[in-house]
Amino acid sequence: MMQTKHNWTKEEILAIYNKPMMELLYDAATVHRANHNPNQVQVSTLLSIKTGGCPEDCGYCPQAARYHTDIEGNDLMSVSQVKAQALRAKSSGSSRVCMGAAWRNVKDGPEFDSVLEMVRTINKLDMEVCCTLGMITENQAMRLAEAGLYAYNHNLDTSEDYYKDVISTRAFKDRLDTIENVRKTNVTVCSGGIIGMGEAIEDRAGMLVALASLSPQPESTPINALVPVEGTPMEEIAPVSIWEMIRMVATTRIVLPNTQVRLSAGRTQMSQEGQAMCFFAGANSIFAGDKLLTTPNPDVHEDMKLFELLGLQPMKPFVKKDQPQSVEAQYSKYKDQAEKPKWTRPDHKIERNELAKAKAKL
Ligand code: SAM
Ligand code: DTB
Ligand code: SF4
Repeated sequence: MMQTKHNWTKEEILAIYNKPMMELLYDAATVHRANHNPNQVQVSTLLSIKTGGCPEDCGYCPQAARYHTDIEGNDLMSVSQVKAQALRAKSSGSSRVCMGAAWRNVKDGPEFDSVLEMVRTINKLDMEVCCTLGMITENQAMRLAEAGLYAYNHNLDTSEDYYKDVISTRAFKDRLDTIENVRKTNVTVCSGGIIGMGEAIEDRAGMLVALASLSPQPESTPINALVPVEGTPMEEIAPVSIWEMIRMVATTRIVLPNTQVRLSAGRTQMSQEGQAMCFFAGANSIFAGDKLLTTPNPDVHEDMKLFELLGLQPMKPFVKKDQPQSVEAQYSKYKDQAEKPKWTRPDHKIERNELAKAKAKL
């Protein structure tokens, strides 16, 4: 196998992104075939275990409490509700469940204990378990690993430069620190971002520089197209074209040759032909199920019809890495530390975020 390159420059990545389309597709498909089975696509199901009311100000997110969006908020789901949803996902062909919580960071206590129990429960269904719970400490990462977590999702979202125009309640460095905490365990890292937030192409390249420099590189990389939700600061941003999505997927595949590139938010806007070109360009994972966290996603039967049409097979769980063992709560080596971690809060002014917040108050 070829050695992974970690020191990509923005210029090198831009040169790839801007290649004539046919050359870009050929190069990406070549890297894809050298490292993956091009007929296998991993299928994940998202489950929003705690919805809305988030204290953060992420300019893209319908779950931030400070904006006025139409979503229905929910407290933490119960372990039995989660189990029932996971069984549904398994029967419709998913190998992974990704549980999302609208939290800034994880706090030790009964809610986190309950999430750990959800992780054990899904792992025992022989499915890969992923969580995306915001920022976590090393101890919390260890506890998730011990419960049997397979992956932790924590997106860089965009370049370090543009991050300051999107979020003011935490810093890019906090994201890197959480990823580093996950890396101290055997949990795999899922990290990617969003395109179509008004960023320059240089920012897309900048995000890939940061992701590629992680060592090891993330095992999965979601590429989201912004879903502009009414009430959020980004509600009026026009959707990215399918060609930009294909370029981003192809460039990600070349720069992160071993990662599972996941077509994430924004698939409802993409035609079947557009998605097929993304698969050709190296995407080999999707989020399936009629809902992402709060916004719609294509019908799972339509997805399965598309797979059949293209001769794609859903990947089985634990193909890339063995199933972790779940340690029961009473045998845990780790203590609830009731830590008060020092995550950053730059709180600089982002005009469009301020405007959306002011509008919500009216
Ligand atoms: N609160 C945790 C966090 O921010 O890390 C986990 C949940 S958060 C909703 C997970 C990811 O969803 C974000 O990092 C972002 O990439 C994506 N996301 C949120 N809203 C989106 C939108 N409107 N369009 C596209 N992606 C979005
Ligand atoms: C990721 O990169 N995309 C998913 C998952 N990781 C957690 C979330 C997409 C959310 C889209 C907006 C919503 O449905 O609320
Ligand atoms: Fe909260 Fe995550 Fe949404 Fe940001 S992206 S507002 S942290 S749920």
